Amino acid sequence: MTQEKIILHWLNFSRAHRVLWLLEELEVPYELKLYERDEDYRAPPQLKKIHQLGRSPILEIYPDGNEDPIILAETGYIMSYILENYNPKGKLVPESKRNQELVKYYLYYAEGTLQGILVSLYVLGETSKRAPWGGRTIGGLVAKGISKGYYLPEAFSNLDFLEEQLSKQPGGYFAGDKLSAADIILSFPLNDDLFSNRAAMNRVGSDISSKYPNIKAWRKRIVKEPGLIRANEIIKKDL
Ligand SMILES: N[C@@H](CCC(=O)N[C@@H](CS)C(=O)NCC(=O)O)C(=O)O
Repeated sequence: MTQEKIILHWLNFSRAHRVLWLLEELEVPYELKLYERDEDYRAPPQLKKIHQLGRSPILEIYPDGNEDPIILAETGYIMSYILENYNPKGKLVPESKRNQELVKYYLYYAEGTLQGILVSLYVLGETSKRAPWGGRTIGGLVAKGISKGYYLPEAFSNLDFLEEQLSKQPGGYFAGDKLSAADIILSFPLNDDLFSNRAAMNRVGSDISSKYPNIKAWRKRIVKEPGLIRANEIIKKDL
């Protein structure tokens, strides 16, 4: 196992919490730098000094005391890197090849498909509030039309898909009968950004919790995961 210095740049209420959770699960030593969103819910400009796009998470790695860091962005990529480089015991890796491949799929899917739909619904939901006065009604109607015509059916198609995927896994996790990186990466779009977020639930219709019993049971299971509880406590203490 390589002995490197690792710094996780963590922004509040963000996708970065999954990386913290994964580092905790694998007991990888790391330093944490915390950032708070501004009043417009944007990341502070300091993050742009680490990576030009200024988004969180960012993982800063100093290989063997080297002063020139490797900078990693994109949650799925960061999580793959951690699993490949800091997991000699293969913790969280499912036994079957099929489930191992499923984990890789979800590491792309969470950000590549699901998250984009949720962000689009959020942005469209904001349209009527942010449109200039006089354009609010028309702006809101256009946004609603786009949501109803495209993004809501997409959201439901994805929720149906995830519900069915869970029904095929006897343990109730997304890839096998125990926690894997698939559950960790899906925790943000599915739990934090949708089912635990009242405004997001209202955008899709708040009856979805009862409509998706497998997802509901999965959420109950993952919030009790000791690694996530540890990550939550670390943040509570440091923020
Ligand atoms: N696809 C990227 C998205 C990163 C991203 O957009 N992060 C959000 C937090 S959830 C952010 O940093 N937002 C700050 C901003 O919008 O200013 C990933 O998976 O890491």
